[in-house]
Amino acid sequence: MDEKQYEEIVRSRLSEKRFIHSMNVAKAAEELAVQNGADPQKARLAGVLHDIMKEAPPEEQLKIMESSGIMLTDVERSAPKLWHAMAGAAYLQKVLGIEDAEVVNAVRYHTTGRANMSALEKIVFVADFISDERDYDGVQELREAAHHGLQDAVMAGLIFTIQDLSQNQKPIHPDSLAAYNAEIVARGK
Ligand code: DGI
Ligand code: FE
Ligand code: FE
Repeated sequence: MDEKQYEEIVRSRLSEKRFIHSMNVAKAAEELAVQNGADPQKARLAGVLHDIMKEAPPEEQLKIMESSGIMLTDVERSAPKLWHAMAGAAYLQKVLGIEDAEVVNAVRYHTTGRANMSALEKIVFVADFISDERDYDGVQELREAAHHGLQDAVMAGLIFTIQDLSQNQKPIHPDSLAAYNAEIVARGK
């Protein structure tokens, strides 16, 4: 399948609004890949696909995670917003037959991040924050950070999310914390 065909599958599974978001993330990911010496085509594809399960019914998300052997932790079970990333990665492998682990992992970790992310994982993580339609307070700073360097933008995104979650007394996924800690420790070296 080529990218256009994947786009049509994504279009059929999402509202217009979220399809536009996905296309904007694809565009941002492609640009970040060019700037950072990563594969623009792969970045674009991962961007197109990253939210493919976002609007699937929770039961469908749980089912595909289960069938691909993903066991939810207590934190994951209590935070349904995290499911679409894991379910999306499972969908790529099981339904779309995508075997490229880099693309699958970029989808899987796009919401939480994780320690020692690949370039493609960082690119999709950041592209999701800075896509053209985003208009939250601070988005301009994040866009600027992204043009300075991918790592600065990853850090800014993690701080943004961790702050927001803790302020709202929501559980923070260990992968988000591990991503944050790994970066802070690396900077101290
Ligand atoms: O799918 P999008 O809306 O484009 O963006 P996303 O995949 O980054 O999802 C954002 C949501 O996920 C937002 O409501 C915050 C939530 N989230 C991100 N990291 C964590 C989290 N929720 C919990 N409980 N814990 C996390 O570590
Ligand atoms: Fe998402
Ligand atoms: Fe998204």
